[in-house]
Amino acid sequence: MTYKIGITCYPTVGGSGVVATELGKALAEKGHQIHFITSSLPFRLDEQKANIYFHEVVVNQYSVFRYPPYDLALASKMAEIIKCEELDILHVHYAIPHAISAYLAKEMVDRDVKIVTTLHGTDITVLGYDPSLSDMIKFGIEKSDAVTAVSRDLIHQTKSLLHIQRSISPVYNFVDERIYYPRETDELRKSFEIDSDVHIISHVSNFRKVKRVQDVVRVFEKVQQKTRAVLMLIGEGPELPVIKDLVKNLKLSHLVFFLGNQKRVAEIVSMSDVKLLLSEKESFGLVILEAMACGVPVIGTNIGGIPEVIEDGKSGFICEVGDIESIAARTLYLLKNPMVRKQMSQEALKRATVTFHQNRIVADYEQIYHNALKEL
Ligand code: GMT
Repeated sequence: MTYKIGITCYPTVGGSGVVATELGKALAEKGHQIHFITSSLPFRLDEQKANIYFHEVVVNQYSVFRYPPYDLALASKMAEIIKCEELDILHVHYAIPHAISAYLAKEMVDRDVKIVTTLHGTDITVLGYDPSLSDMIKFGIEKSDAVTAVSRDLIHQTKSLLHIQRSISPVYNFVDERIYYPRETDELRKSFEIDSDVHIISHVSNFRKVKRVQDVVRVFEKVQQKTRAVLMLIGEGPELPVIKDLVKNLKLSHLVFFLGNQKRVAEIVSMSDVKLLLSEKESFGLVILEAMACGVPVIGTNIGGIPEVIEDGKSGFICEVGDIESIAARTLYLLKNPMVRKQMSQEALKRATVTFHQNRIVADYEQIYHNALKEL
């Protein structure tokens, strides 16, 4: 059974947009007809594929509007596409405002399209605490026909914060194993002029406060005192200038690569011995899975969904937020014990390709669509 599915997400760099786009691509490969309804072409939708259509949401810039009404323009576009493409499902990623726009669109048309909302994290863990938005988020969740969240922890947080009774299904993140896999990186290493005995530690994020990139630098400062190592920082965001200053003040500039947003993250990540994700909020941590799929163990913090991804001491390590000493000790332990690292790398790869395998996760979403439509 194949469906006509509308997908709305934030199309720029960011975990929720990446997951939504990869899901759309995977569903299209399975024969579903996919209609992306977004404000610009999702950045991962960079090649032409069968069964994929793109409908741009254009926001009216009329001068009377102090704030251009994105949510209304989106609802209007959704209604148009539901009608003319006869959508079965409208799958929105990120509750605010997408679930609300979807509800409005459904009210506007004479078609019982089913709304599936996926919660990705900050739509609950940050916006859910804003009293001006929380009732609206709750409304969007309650009016959806099915709701998923990217970890069990996020389900728990959503229910307790917003006092929600309805069922929310856990559906984890996944990565495309045709892109994320372990690979030879000798040439790439040479191109960066990194000697073969130098360890590589990496971190990928959008450099927001919640990612605590300063902790990554502080850990690195300790590690490089005990072993030869470099730090690769991938991504951009508001904290980047602060981090650049910190690196400079700690006199580590010669050992830290600021790579910005990269297209070929998989290759750079594959080159690493260990990746660090030391966030204070993280509903899943897609970048952890990207590393694991490349056979790279990750040290993550004991918050949100991270412990659901990394099995402490088996496929990586879990440490307390801000515990620089113990994170540095674990990092050094991994770097100095190649056998342990190899074992963890194998476990990480196994976990990424079994528990979080794309086929499994995509099938979970298909089942959710199927169940929502069965209840017609
Ligand atoms: O990590 C970010 O800040 C981006 C954010 C987003 O909304 O795009 O990512 C969230 O969704 C990802 C995909 O489901 C998750 O893997 C990330 O853990 C989650 N980020 C947070 O919870 C902070």
